[in-house]
Amino acid sequence: MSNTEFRNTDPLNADPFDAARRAAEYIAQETDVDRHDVALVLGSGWGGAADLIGHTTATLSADEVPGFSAPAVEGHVGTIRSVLTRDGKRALVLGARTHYYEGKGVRAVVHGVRTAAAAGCKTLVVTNGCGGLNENWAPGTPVLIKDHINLTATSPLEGATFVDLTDLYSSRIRALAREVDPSLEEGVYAQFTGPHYETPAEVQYAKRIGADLVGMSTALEAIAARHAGMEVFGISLVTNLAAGISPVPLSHEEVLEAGHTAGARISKLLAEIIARL
Ligand code: 8IG
Repeated sequence: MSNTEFRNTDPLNADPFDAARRAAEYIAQETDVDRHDVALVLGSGWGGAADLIGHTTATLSADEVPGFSAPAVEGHVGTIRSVLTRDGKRALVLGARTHYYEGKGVRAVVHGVRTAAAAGCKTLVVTNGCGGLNENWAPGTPVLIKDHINLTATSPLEGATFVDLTDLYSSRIRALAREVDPSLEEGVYAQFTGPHYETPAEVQYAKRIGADLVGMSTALEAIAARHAGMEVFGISLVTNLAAGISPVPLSHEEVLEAGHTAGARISKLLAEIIARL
């Protein structure tokens, strides 16, 4: 898609922050919740988490909310839910993530995060399924994101918008997570554009520049969240060993399988972390 087409057809065109405000107003109206406290983006394998976090009070189909569209991938959920947690927090659960590889532009990728900020969320919990570079991390291992490497060659920020990304992934919330489960490990997440997985050579490159995890999401969203003033917590589920780390080729089925197997455990973990925020 050319840039011109993107500009002419996209509702986020005029002002992405205005589009986010309109989406937030729609969500407030339809969920009957004026302000949400925490936003969750659920990636591959994390779909079950919302049910354990609390009671879902409203479910919207993503494509009815201004600026959102239905997800492109099997195993991703196309809903936006309002969840009341046991301690009375309002969580906005975004099951409808737009990936950069969908070609809808970076504004579309971060629209959910900006909408969450406009809806009042002070915290972003971002999850994903990813490839692991550490052979000791078996598929099904959750890993806290301590930092990222953005390999997309783009940014959600436009113009002279200089944002400090030191401690982008809140060390405060990572410490809370380790109170829940002291065995949790931390890693650096590298966002590739996808949709192809890496070659073994690219995986070795990622390893040498300091990555522990490779995926196709999260970094751009985390940047937009920090720019919007949110505290960011990121957690990955290693669903497969990255290409060449394991002798077995990667498959989407393997990814879904690891999600199903680890689903209950990581969902409980996430619910306990959110209860402590
Ligand atoms: I799930 O191995 C999942 N997403 N880039 N590489 C990249 N993205 C992924 C991978 C992986 N596994």
